[in-house]
Amino acid sequence: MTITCKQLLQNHTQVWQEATVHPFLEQCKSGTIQPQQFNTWLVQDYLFVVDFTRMVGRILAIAPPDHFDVILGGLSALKDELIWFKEKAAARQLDLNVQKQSTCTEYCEYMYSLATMPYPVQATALWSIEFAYNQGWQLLGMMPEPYTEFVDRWGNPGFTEYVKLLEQQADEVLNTASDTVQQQAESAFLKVAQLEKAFWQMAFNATQ
Ligand code: HMH
Repeated sequence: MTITCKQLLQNHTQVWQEATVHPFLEQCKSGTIQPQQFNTWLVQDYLFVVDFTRMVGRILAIAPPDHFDVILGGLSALKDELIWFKEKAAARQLDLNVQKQSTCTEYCEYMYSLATMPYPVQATALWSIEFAYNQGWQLLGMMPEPYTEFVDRWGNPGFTEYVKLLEQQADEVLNTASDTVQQQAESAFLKVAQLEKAFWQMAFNATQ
Protein backbone atom coordinates (compact mmCIF):
# COMPACT_ATOMS: atom_id res chain seq x y z
CA MET A 1 0.00 0.00 0.00
CA THR A 2 1.37 3.39 -0.93
CA ILE A 3 0.11 6.56 0.65
CA THR A 4 -0.89 9.53 -1.50
CA CYS A 5 -1.54 13.16 -0.64
CA LYS A 6 -5.24 12.60 -1.26
CA GLN A 7 -5.23 9.72 1.22
CA LEU A 8 -3.48 11.81 3.83
CA LEU A 9 -6.31 14.33 3.52
CA GLN A 10 -8.93 11.58 3.72
CA ASN A 11 -7.29 9.94 6.74
CA HIS A 12 -7.11 13.21 8.66
CA THR A 13 -10.08 15.34 7.62
CA GLN A 14 -10.61 16.79 11.10
CA VAL A 15 -6.97 17.77 11.61
CA TRP A 16 -6.81 19.32 8.13
CA GLN A 17 -10.06 21.19 8.68
CA GLU A 18 -8.59 22.75 11.83
CA ALA A 19 -5.47 23.76 9.88
CA THR A 20 -7.43 25.56 7.16
CA VAL A 21 -10.63 26.87 8.78
CA HIS A 22 -10.00 29.19 11.69
CA PRO A 23 -11.79 32.14 13.37
CA PHE A 24 -8.92 34.33 12.11
CA LEU A 25 -9.98 33.69 8.51
CA GLU A 26 -13.68 33.76 9.36
CA GLN A 27 -13.23 37.21 10.89
CA CYS A 28 -11.34 38.43 7.82
CA LYS A 29 -14.35 37.25 5.84
CA SER A 30 -16.81 39.06 8.13
CA GLY A 31 -14.56 42.14 8.31
CA THR A 32 -14.30 41.97 12.10
CA ILE A 33 -10.65 40.97 12.43
CA GLN A 34 -8.78 43.65 14.42
CA PRO A 35 -5.77 45.48 12.95
CA GLN A 36 -3.42 44.15 15.63
CA GLN A 37 -4.48 40.60 14.79
CA PHE A 38 -4.10 41.03 11.05
CA ASN A 39 -0.84 42.96 11.34
CA THR A 40 0.63 40.34 13.65
CA TRP A 41 -0.21 37.68 11.07
CA LEU A 42 1.32 39.80 8.28
CA VAL A 43 4.64 40.42 10.06
CA GLN A 44 5.00 36.89 11.41
CA ASP A 45 4.08 35.39 8.04
CA TYR A 46 6.76 37.50 6.36
CA LEU A 47 9.30 36.06 8.84
CA PHE A 48 7.88 32.60 8.13
CA VAL A 49 8.18 33.04 4.36
CA VAL A 50 11.85 34.03 4.68
CA ASP A 51 12.60 30.66 6.30
CA PHE A 52 10.17 28.84 4.04
CA THR A 53 12.09 30.18 1.02
CA ARG A 54 15.26 28.68 2.48
CA MET A 55 13.45 25.38 2.92
CA VAL A 56 12.36 25.35 -0.72
CA GLY A 57 15.98 26.12 -1.70
CA ARG A 58 17.14 23.08 0.26
CA ILE A 59 14.47 20.93 -1.37
CA LEU A 60 15.61 22.05 -4.82
CA ALA A 61 19.13 20.94 -3.88
CA ILE A 62 18.02 17.30 -3.40
CA ALA A 63 15.15 17.07 -5.91
CA PRO A 64 15.36 14.94 -9.04
CA PRO A 65 15.99 17.16 -12.09
CA ASP A 66 12.50 16.55 -13.51
CA HIS A 67 11.06 18.22 -10.39
CA PHE A 68 13.13 21.39 -10.92
CA ASP A 69 10.56 23.18 -13.09
CA VAL A 70 7.86 23.18 -10.43
CA ILE A 71 10.19 24.01 -7.54
CA LEU A 72 11.90 26.82 -9.46
CA GLY A 73 8.46 28.18 -10.30
CA GLY A 74 7.69 28.15 -6.58
CA LEU A 75 10.93 29.97 -5.77
CA SER A 76 10.21 32.56 -8.43
CA ALA A 77 6.77 33.17 -6.90
CA LEU A 78 8.42 33.49 -3.48
CA LYS A 79 10.75 36.17 -4.85
CA ASP A 80 7.69 38.26 -5.74
CA GLU A 81 5.93 37.31 -2.52
CA LEU A 82 8.75 38.59 -0.31
CA ILE A 83 8.66 41.94 -2.14
CA TRP A 84 4.87 42.02 -1.82
CA PHE A 85 5.04 41.33 1.94
CA LYS A 86 7.45 44.24 2.37
CA GLU A 87 5.10 46.53 0.43
CA LYS A 88 2.12 45.45 2.53
CA ALA A 89 4.09 45.99 5.74
CA ALA A 90 5.32 49.43 4.60
CA ALA A 91 1.78 50.55 3.68
CA ARG A 92 0.70 49.64 7.21
CA GLN A 93 3.85 51.11 8.76
CA LEU A 94 4.79 47.78 10.26
CA ASP A 95 8.32 46.97 11.39
CA LEU A 96 9.52 43.68 9.90
CA ASN A 97 12.67 43.75 12.04
CA VAL A 98 11.00 42.11 14.99
CA GLN A 99 11.43 38.82 16.77
CA LYS A 100 9.50 35.77 15.80
CA GLN A 101 6.81 34.73 18.21
CA SER A 102 7.34 31.29 19.72
CA THR A 103 4.81 29.62 17.39
CA CYS A 104 6.53 31.08 14.34
CA THR A 105 9.92 30.00 15.72
CA GLU A 106 8.63 26.48 16.27
CA TYR A 107 7.33 26.28 12.70
CA CYS A 108 10.60 27.61 11.25
CA GLU A 109 12.68 25.21 13.35
CA TYR A 110 10.51 22.37 12.12
CA MET A 111 11.18 23.44 8.51
CA TYR A 112 14.93 23.39 9.24
CA SER A 113 14.64 19.93 10.78
CA LEU A 114 13.02 18.60 7.59
CA ALA A 115 16.42 18.90 5.87
CA THR A 116 17.48 15.66 7.57
CA MET A 117 14.48 13.77 6.14
CA PRO A 118 14.33 11.82 2.85
CA TYR A 119 13.15 13.72 -0.23
CA PRO A 120 9.63 12.16 -0.31
CA VAL A 121 9.03 13.47 3.22
CA GLN A 122 10.22 16.96 2.25
CA ALA A 123 8.11 16.91 -0.93
CA THR A 124 5.04 15.95 1.13
CA ALA A 125 5.74 18.71 3.67
CA LEU A 126 6.18 21.28 0.89
CA TRP A 127 2.86 20.32 -0.67
CA SER A 128 1.13 20.39 2.76
CA ILE A 129 2.43 23.87 3.59
CA GLU A 130 1.37 25.35 0.24
CA PHE A 131 -1.96 23.52 0.15
CA ALA A 132 -2.78 24.79 3.65
CA TYR A 133 -2.76 28.40 2.41
CA ASN A 134 -4.24 27.55 -0.98
CA GLN A 135 -7.27 26.12 0.83
CA GLY A 136 -7.33 28.32 3.91
CA TRP A 137 -7.53 31.58 1.98
CA GLN A 138 -10.17 30.46 -0.51
CA LEU A 139 -12.45 28.02 1.37
CA LEU A 140 -14.60 30.87 2.68
CA GLY A 141 -15.04 32.43 -0.77
CA MET A 142 -14.53 36.10 -1.51
CA MET A 143 -13.51 38.41 1.32
CA PRO A 144 -14.13 42.17 1.65
CA GLU A 145 -11.39 44.77 1.19
CA PRO A 146 -8.58 44.94 2.18
CA TYR A 147 -8.43 41.14 2.20
CA THR A 148 -9.29 40.37 -1.44
CA GLU A 149 -5.65 40.45 -2.54
CA PHE A 150 -4.74 37.97 0.19
CA VAL A 151 -7.44 35.57 -1.03
CA ASP A 152 -6.16 36.07 -4.56
CA ARG A 153 -2.49 35.52 -3.68
CA TRP A 154 -3.04 31.99 -2.40
CA GLY A 155 -6.31 31.17 -4.13
CA ASN A 156 -5.56 32.22 -7.72
CA PRO A 157 -5.71 29.55 -10.47
CA GLY A 158 -1.94 29.67 -11.08
CA PHE A 159 -1.15 29.00 -7.42
CA THR A 160 -3.79 26.27 -7.30
CA GLU A 161 -2.17 24.63 -10.35
CA TYR A 162 1.29 24.88 -8.71
CA VAL A 163 -0.05 23.12 -5.59
CA LYS A 164 -1.51 20.34 -7.77
CA LEU A 165 1.90 19.84 -9.38
CA LEU A 166 3.52 19.69 -5.93
CA GLU A 167 0.97 16.99 -5.05
CA GLN A 168 1.85 15.01 -8.20
CA GLN A 169 5.56 15.23 -7.43
CA ALA A 170 5.05 14.12 -3.83
CA ASP A 171 2.80 11.24 -4.91
CA GLU A 172 5.33 10.14 -7.50
CA VAL A 173 8.16 9.75 -4.99
CA LEU A 174 5.92 8.38 -2.22
CA ASN A 175 4.99 5.63 -4.65
CA THR A 176 8.43 4.01 -4.43
CA ALA A 177 9.23 5.03 -0.84
CA SER A 178 9.68 2.49 1.96
CA ASP A 179 6.98 2.03 4.61
CA THR A 180 9.15 3.92 7.08
CA VAL A 181 9.50 6.89 4.75
CA GLN A 182 5.78 6.86 4.04
CA GLN A 183 5.10 6.96 7.77
CA GLN A 184 7.52 9.86 8.11
CA ALA A 185 5.62 11.66 5.34
CA GLU A 186 2.34 11.13 7.19
CA SER A 187 3.91 12.48 10.40
CA ALA A 188 5.17 15.52 8.48
CA PHE A 189 1.67 16.17 7.11
CA LEU A 190 0.21 16.00 10.63
CA LYS A 191 2.93 18.25 12.04
CA VAL A 192 2.31 20.86 9.32
CA ALA A 193 -1.42 20.74 10.04
CA GLN A 194 -0.82 21.27 13.76
CA LEU A 195 1.60 24.15 13.14
CA GLU A 196 -0.78 25.82 10.65
CA LYS A 197 -3.57 25.81 13.23
CA ALA A 198 -1.20 27.18 15.87
CA PHE A 199 -0.05 29.94 13.48
CA TRP A 200 -3.61 31.20 12.95
CA GLN A 201 -4.20 31.02 16.69
CA MET A 202 -1.03 33.01 17.38
CA ALA A 203 -2.27 35.86 15.17
CA PHE A 204 -5.82 35.58 16.49
CA ASN A 205 -4.58 35.98 20.07
CA ALA A 206 -2.62 39.17 19.32
CA THR A 207 -3.55 42.15 21.46
CA GLN A 208 -0.91 44.60 20.25
C1 HMH B 1 1.94 29.86 7.99
N1 HMH B 1 1.84 28.58 5.91
C2 HMH B 1 2.06 29.76 6.51
N2 HMH B 1 2.37 30.84 5.79
C3 HMH B 1 2.49 30.77 4.45
N3 HMH B 1 2.81 31.88 3.75
C4 HMH B 1 2.29 29.57 3.79
C5 HMH B 1 1.95 28.48 4.57
C6 HMH B 1 2.49 29.49 2.30
O1 HMH B 1 1.74 28.66 1.65
